[in-house]
Amino acid sequence: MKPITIAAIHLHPVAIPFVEPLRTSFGMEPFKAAIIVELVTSEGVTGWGEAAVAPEPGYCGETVGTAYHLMKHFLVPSLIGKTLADPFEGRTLLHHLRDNKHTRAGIEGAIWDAFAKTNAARLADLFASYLPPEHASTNRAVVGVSIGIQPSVEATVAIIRKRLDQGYQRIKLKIAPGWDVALARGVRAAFPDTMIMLDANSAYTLQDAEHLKQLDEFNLLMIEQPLAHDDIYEHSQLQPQLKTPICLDESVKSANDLRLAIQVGAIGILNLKPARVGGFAEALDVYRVAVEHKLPLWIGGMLETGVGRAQNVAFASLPGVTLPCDISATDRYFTEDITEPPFVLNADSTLSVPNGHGIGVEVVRARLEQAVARWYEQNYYPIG
Ligand code: OSB
Ligand code: MG
Repeated sequence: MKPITIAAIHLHPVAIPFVEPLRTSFGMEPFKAAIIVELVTSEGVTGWGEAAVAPEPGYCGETVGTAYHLMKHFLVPSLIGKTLADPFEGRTLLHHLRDNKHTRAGIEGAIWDAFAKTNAARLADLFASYLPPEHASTNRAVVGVSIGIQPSVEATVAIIRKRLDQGYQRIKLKIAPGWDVALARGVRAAFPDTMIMLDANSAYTLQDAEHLKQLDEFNLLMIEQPLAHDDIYEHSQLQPQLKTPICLDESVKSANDLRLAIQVGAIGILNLKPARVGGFAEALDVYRVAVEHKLPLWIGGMLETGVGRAQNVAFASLPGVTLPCDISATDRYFTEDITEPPFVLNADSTLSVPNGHGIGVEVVRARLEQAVARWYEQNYYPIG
């Protein structure tokens, strides 16, 4: 492994219009926001990362503003001039910042991309090089699509039909109290054989157990994160009351969280978002724990730009990822992304891992600059 020396890190806060916003139980992001991290090595290699943070707190407590502040004043200065022998040193060097996993993951991802490019490897192969030989990249990610809360069941059925026609073979529906049992019933009646799952984004409490039991009759693949975003214990009390497997998202922020959730019976399936656990070093640890316990695993998404999407597709191509992922084609999110080429859905509901070194897609500088200008134009959440 050739080491890298970090010469410079540039932070690009971006705003990009969504084709279709995603309404969840915690709200709706008005536009795609992120901090795109550009890391330049002493050899002139550029690594790209994405802190998948929203303009407002919602899915997590971090925002574009908090991430920018912490990166600019605390993370970037501690990294400039440092030589790293391998990508895992990125996690170690960022460890002094507690919590703030998406912020750390943005920088850590750029370190992984820089290592892959410096060592003339695809990111997917670099990830696999830290796993046993039978975990080589499959070169594609099996994917589905996440559908937000709609005005009616009929509108939801129409969107599902459109997504199935496009070739997505697994449908995830966002739910919230008042938008759950009737939705599942209507959608299941319209699509008796489709792989359907629900995602509550922490909208229920353990007192809702009786209510949630009604979902068991609809043959759902799983219910994602029904209870509190920081809870494991109450999920362990809910799971034995449900036939539908509980998938944890928000609650698993580290490999240790996953060990605990498995130990107490709080989890049947894991949605692993590399961003949520602080980056790819920790994501590889989480992956190993899931494989060791034969826990079904898939890779989630944070509506990433092409930078984060390429990284997630690379990770999702590892064979321990056993269920369809929340990583859809570029055109489901944006008319124009900041990277080229776009990710296009294959006929078998997969996205292909690009062939180039590192993330394997190119950041189009003019589009990045335009997206940064858009961030500063919206100006209702000043950063600094
Ligand atoms: O809970 O999985 C979630 C998007 C933003 C925040 C949280 C979630 C999501 C998604 C979308 O479900 C997944 C994607 O298509 O990127
Ligand atoms: Mg989720």
